[in-house]
Order: sequence, then structure tokens, then C-alpha cells
Amino acid sequence: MSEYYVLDTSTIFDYIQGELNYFGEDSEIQCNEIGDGNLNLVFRVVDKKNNKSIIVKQSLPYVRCVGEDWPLNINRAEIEKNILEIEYELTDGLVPKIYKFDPVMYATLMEDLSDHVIMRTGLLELNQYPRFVDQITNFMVKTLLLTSDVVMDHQQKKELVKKFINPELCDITEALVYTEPFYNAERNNIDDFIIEFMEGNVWNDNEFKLEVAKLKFDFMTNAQALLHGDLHTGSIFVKEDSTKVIDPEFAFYGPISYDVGALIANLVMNYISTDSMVEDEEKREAHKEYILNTTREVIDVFKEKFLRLFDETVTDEMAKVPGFKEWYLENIIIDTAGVTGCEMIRRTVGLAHVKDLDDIPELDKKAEAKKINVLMAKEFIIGRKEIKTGQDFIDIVNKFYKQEAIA
Ligand code: SR1
Ligand code: MG
Repeated sequence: MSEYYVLDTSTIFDYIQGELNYFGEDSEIQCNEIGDGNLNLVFRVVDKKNNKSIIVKQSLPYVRCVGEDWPLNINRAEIEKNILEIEYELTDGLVPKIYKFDPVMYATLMEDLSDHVIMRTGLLELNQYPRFVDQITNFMVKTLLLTSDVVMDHQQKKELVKKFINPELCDITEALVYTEPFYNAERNNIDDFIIEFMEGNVWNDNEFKLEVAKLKFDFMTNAQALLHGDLHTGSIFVKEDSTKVIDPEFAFYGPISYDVGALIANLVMNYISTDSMVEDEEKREAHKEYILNTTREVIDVFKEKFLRLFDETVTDEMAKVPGFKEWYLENIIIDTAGVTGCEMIRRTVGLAHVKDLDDIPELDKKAEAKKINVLMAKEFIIGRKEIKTGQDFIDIVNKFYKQEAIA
């Protein structure tokens, strides 16, 4: 067939065989649609007899979690395929391997990583991942620094900017992360218990909103590096000794802080969630400590590796001037704190929430957690110029966990 159609579990096996002849004649096939993201279909097809499996991810021509009322360009599948190939190369395989991309069906056939678990789920089950900090900082430093003007030939870099122009998905982020959560927008998904609180603490605070506006315009205009564009804990697969980053369809040239901040925000929200949800004191405190250490280390190891790789790979003459690399990195970390705050607020009141906060079972604890989340986010944004180290990030978290319950 040479026309796009929406795949389902009854057509997926024949589709895969037609594209790749992946499974043998004696296969015992099981197909499931496992997509739990907001945009696409994801099929896992397993041959139980021969222990072989594959993932097919297909773009729908609309936003899956909203429906056909919100059309969305299916070419995002091609953007994702293009960036996965670059990231695979730059990181020695810290993303899934692509077997084939189909430009008619906007479908990518790729490595099945089901021996891993989505990090958000793993953290909510209080699991720990000893290789995570090392691997995710390798991923971020390599994909971000090596695609920047510091290292790349500037004309080639501009070609990549062109290739990864991603207006529709950027528009989603501009609206859902940087705009709508900061007023009572129709598309927001707001619990009744937090409306008045948002009016008092966010929507009527123009001084604060000015800081968010500055961060929004940095996101829109600072073509610093080729970003993943949605690097939260739902876009990361983990197991004991392995980390794999998935779902980079929001990729574009933007500020490095956007990737680092998205990750830090989602770690911090897991901390807040753990405090509210885990009843067993020993398990709760151990996991909170693990999350704080992970947060601190992600920042500090990122900085250390960034400076080292900068020295090894810098090509721009002016970027070699003493003091430049420290200045460049300091601004990335400051803006990382700003992005951390924006991501935390949008996951509390914007269209797309996170299980970490929404799944807190007791209503009063959920309300308190979400209010702490918003106030902490404000501190990250307003105080960002003083946030320079991993310790500075966790000092903000600790500050909230020493104060009395929020009124
Ligand atoms: C309509 S898309 C909502 C969110 O899902 C994606 O994972 C991105 O985070 C986006 O903001
Ligand atoms: Mg996604």
C-alpha cells in the first residue's frame, strides 16, 4: 500500500513483514499497542517462540491525548528519526537503534527496549539506577555541546538548524510550558483546589511573570544546540546498568538549559511525590535522599564533563578566550533553574500533567504537594541567578521541606 493509514493490532504484523520480513515462518506473534504518551501510536510485536521483538512508532495526524480537534503534522516522525540517528552516533547508542523509517506511513521500526522500564515508573516504584547519572550526563553533554557553535562549523550548524526547524512542536511547548500555565487558560487542566492559590501566587504576579516571559523568549530565539526537546523522566528508559533516551520528536535548535531543566524538574517532582505518597518512613526518606543526590550529581557531573569536552572539542577561536567557557556554562545552569521552574508549574496546572503529582491518593496531601511544587518552582525561577551548583538546586528543595505545611 502506498498511502498513509493508521496502523492497528490487526494490521501491524503484516506491515512489519512487508517492510522488513523481520519474523520467521514459525513465529508465535503477540501484538500490543503500548503508547502511553500524548501524541503517537506505539506497537510492540513479540515472537515468543524465538524471543524476538520490535517496536513500531507511528505518528497520528492529530494530538492523541486531545483528539482530531487538534491536528498535528505527521512529519514529526521524520524529525524523530533524523535526530535519533544523530544521537545514536554522538552517544554510542544511548538511544534505540532504528531498523527502518517509512516516509509514507510516518512509522519508525526500531529496537525494543522492553527489558528497560520508563524511568518515571521505576522511580515511583522507588527503584534506583546506579549508572543513570553517568549515562544521562554523557547523553546531554555530547548531544548538546557537540551540536553547538562552540564545536561545529558554523555553516554546517546552520544547515542543521534548518533541518530541525520544528514549528508545530515548538508551538506546543511555547503554549503549554511557557504561556498557558501563567493565566487561567481554557486548555489548562486545573484541580479546583488550586485555582485561588494560582490567582494569588502566579496569575496576578506580574513581576514573576516577567521572569517567565524572559525564559520563553530565550526558548524561542536561542538556537544554541540540537535539543531532545522533551527530556523528562517519561522519555527515558532505564535498567540497573543502562539508560536509553527515547521520544525526541520535539527536537529543534534551542537553549541547552531546556533539556537539562526538564530532567531536573521531573526529578524534583518525584521527590515531592515521594514525600506525599510513601508511607513507610525508612523507604520514603531513603528514596528522597537518592533523588536529591541524583539531582545534585546530574548538575555537577554535567558541568564537569561539559568543561572537559569543551576543552577537547572547541573550534571557535573566540570561544577559546579564557573565561568564556565558564561564562557560557554558568548561564546554562542559571537558565536550567528557570526551565526547572516552568516545567514544574506546567505539570501542575497545564494541559499535560505527571503521575508523580496526580497519583497522590489523598486529596489534602495532593493539594499540599501541588502548592509546594508551584512555590518551589517560583523560587527556581526568581532566584535563578544565584543557582550555580547541584547543591544550590537541592538547597531550594530542602528549604521547602523544612517549612510548615502550606496554607
Ligand atoms: C499535546 S502534547 C503535551 C505534552 O506531551 C509531550 O510529551 C510534551 O511534553 C508536550 O508538552
Ligand atoms: Mg513524548
